[in-house]
Amino acid sequence: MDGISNQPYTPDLRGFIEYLDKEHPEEIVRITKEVDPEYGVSGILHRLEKEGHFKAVIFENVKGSVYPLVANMHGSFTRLRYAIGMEEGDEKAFLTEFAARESHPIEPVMVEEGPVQEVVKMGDEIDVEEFPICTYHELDAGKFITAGLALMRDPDTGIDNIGIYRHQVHSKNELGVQLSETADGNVIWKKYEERGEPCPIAIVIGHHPAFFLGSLSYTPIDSNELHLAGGILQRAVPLVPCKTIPLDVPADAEMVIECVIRPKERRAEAPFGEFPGTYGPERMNPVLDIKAITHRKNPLYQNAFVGHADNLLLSGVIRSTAIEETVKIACGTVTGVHMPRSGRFRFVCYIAINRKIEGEAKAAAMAAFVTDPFLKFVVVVDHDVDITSDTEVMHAIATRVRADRDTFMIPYAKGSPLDPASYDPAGGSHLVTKMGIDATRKDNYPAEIHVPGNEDINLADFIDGYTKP
Ligand SMILES: Cc1cc2nc3c(=O)[nH]c(=O)nc-3n(C[C@H](O)[C@H](O)[C@H](O)COP(=O)(O)O)c2cc1C
Ligand SMILES: [Mn+2]
Repeated sequence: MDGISNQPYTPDLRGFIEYLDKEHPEEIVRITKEVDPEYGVSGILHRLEKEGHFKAVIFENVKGSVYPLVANMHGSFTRLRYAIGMEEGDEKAFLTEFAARESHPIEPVMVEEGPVQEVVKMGDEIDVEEFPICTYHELDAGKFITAGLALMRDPDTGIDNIGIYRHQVHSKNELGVQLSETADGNVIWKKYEERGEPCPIAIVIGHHPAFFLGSLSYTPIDSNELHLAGGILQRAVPLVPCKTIPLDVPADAEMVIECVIRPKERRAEAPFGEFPGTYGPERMNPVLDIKAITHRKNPLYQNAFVGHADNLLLSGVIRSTAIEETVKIACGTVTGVHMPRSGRFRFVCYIAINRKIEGEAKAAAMAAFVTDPFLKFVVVVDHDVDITSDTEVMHAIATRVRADRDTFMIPYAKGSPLDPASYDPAGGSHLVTKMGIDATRKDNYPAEIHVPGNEDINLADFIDGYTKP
């Protein structure tokens, strides 16, 4: 696919909203009535989800803020597909296109100025609480920024990294952060911490969903997510230097919170309703000092609804491109990789292979575990099994697995500290046990039942007025 995603609309958040308004108005809804940022916004999002709506929602009037809130932008696969300019296509087609763009990253370009710095606030002008930052679930410790794309620079390599790590608001100029052990961001922060130096971190808020997808692309620590975001957007991301910290940020974002992480200091952060659908425990987490807030003249504040479709789809569906790459090294006969919704797009992975020799399935499962620390269950099936169907995969497990022979476990392995089944969920342990399951047909597998000739029968020839159910 050539050209910029979603031409002629600008490749930023407001451009994508304009595109939805004009081309797919059913994808977006505006709420003008005043809504409380404490449980009010999340209440509406939750009800919409329960009633089967996964629209993007713009809250135009959030109590206590003059700025609009853009929510649930990544809550449907269709919008993720639209984000990369695909009007049609299933998950496999989306992932094929996504993988092709991932393998053609585009370097960002420095520009003199950008809308993200139309307004610059420093010193006493800094008050992050003027934005419509929400409290989501009952036991959350407070307000959380949930869709901040945090940009940090590796002090050894100079390579920029981006991830979303949610931030509790401690005060008008202090934030917390959850830098899980599964993230590159954790490794980078620890490098500064070991040197006793403050770690610069720029929290980018409000951007095109293709920028989000590129930023959350699941790639090695030495690949620069700004280049990947460029690849996914099919356009070099324009960058401007921050005002107070040595980092460069997307010129066309809605806002940036320029911060440093204080060395050695910790403060209690969370509980917070997390992606597995349980509360992440209170942890002693780092503290961020806000040095400046820059934004457009009329910024759109954006959030993500963690623990719901919005959070799960984004950075969930796209993890399989990286897994497939590694699995292909271990097992050349791989025909597909799928992260099922039932595994919250993180914990479970189905792999289809065209098994030629014994041992291949286990090799494929091991490769998946090596790639993605979130994975806890990897199921490998034959290529004729539809891996987008939980029922078909369960059928393969039910009929083709002898547990003592076909499963293996990896105890004390690196996983998510938010995993409710970790070794110490209350303490936020990142150690988990993983299980690989070879659900392929083994040698001497009995023949499967089949009625000869049934494929050629036309039922309407035998039953008057027959139609398919
Ligand atoms: C809405 C949302 C919220 C997230 N919150 C966190 C978080 O609080 N902490 C974390 O470590 N990862 C979180 N993640 C996952 C990371 O952003 C994701 O794994 C990312 O690719 C990490 O990038 P990195 O490995 O380059 O640091 C979140 C993802 C999404 C989509
Ligand atoms: Mn990274």
